[in-house]
Amino acid sequence: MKSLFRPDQIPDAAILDNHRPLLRSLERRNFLRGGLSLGALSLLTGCDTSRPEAIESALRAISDMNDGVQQLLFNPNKLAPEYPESMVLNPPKFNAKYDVMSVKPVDPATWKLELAGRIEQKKPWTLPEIAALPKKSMIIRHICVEGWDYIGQWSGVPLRAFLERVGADLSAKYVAFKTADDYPSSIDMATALHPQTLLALDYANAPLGDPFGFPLRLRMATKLGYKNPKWVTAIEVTNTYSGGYWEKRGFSWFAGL
Ligand SMILES: Nc1nc2c(c(=O)[nH]1)N[C@H]1C(S)=C(S)[C@@H](COP(=O)(O)O)O[C@H]1N2
Ligand SMILES: [Mo]
Repeated sequence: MKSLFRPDQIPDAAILDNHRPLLRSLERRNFLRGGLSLGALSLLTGCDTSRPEAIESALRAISDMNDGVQQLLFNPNKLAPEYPESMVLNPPKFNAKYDVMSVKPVDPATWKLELAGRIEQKKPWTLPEIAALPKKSMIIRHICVEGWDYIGQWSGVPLRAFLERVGADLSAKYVAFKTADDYPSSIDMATALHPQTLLALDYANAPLGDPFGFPLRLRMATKLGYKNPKWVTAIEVTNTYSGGYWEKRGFSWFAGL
């Protein structure tokens, strides 16, 4: 069992003391195994770590979710915090399984979004076709498990609207993604349908930069950074679990609230 906290995230000792029984029970149940740290949890939920009762209720929330782990792990209507435009970092921070110099830009002229699995209309989409769909914008916090975060403004097509449009089976369990850089990823259907889950095309009101997933990437307010594949090339709706790049290396699959 990995430690619940990274060294830079160890909360105030008194707060920890207050919550030891709860934390122990979460650890016993392997709840935060390899995944969401308490610091990341508080950032995703917007709970103020200086208020013990806020931490407690956030921990209780995830604890309750663990009880229903075979069902929906997730409140489909609970929104993650959003922030004012003045807080948006531009350009954003980069991360990938390689450094920024190794990014291979995607050619928008030949790029297509392929569809597979439990979807009625599997015709591939071009970039202009996707860009013509109604867009939504959100200003959210991006949290990387490496210990950094930033606030960014993402605009694009809500994944729910896109899935409805192509006749996807919304009762299927998973939505899986392929990318141009071999970084497979998958999410649960409840998160796919969440209002803060976008197929993002723009960052800070301009098309995504090459390092940040141009022309299309997934952006979810309710999940840690590594769950948000960049340079998406295919979407599959499926009942078969397929994990993801970091998940196959031991990171948690759900990784969010
Ligand atoms: N295709 C692809 N998507 C990816 C990654 C990657 O290596 N390849 N890295 C992930 C990780 S660990 C993070 S933190 C975010 C970084 O996104 P950003 O560069 O836009 O901040 O992208 C995620 N999506
Ligand atoms: Mo990350």
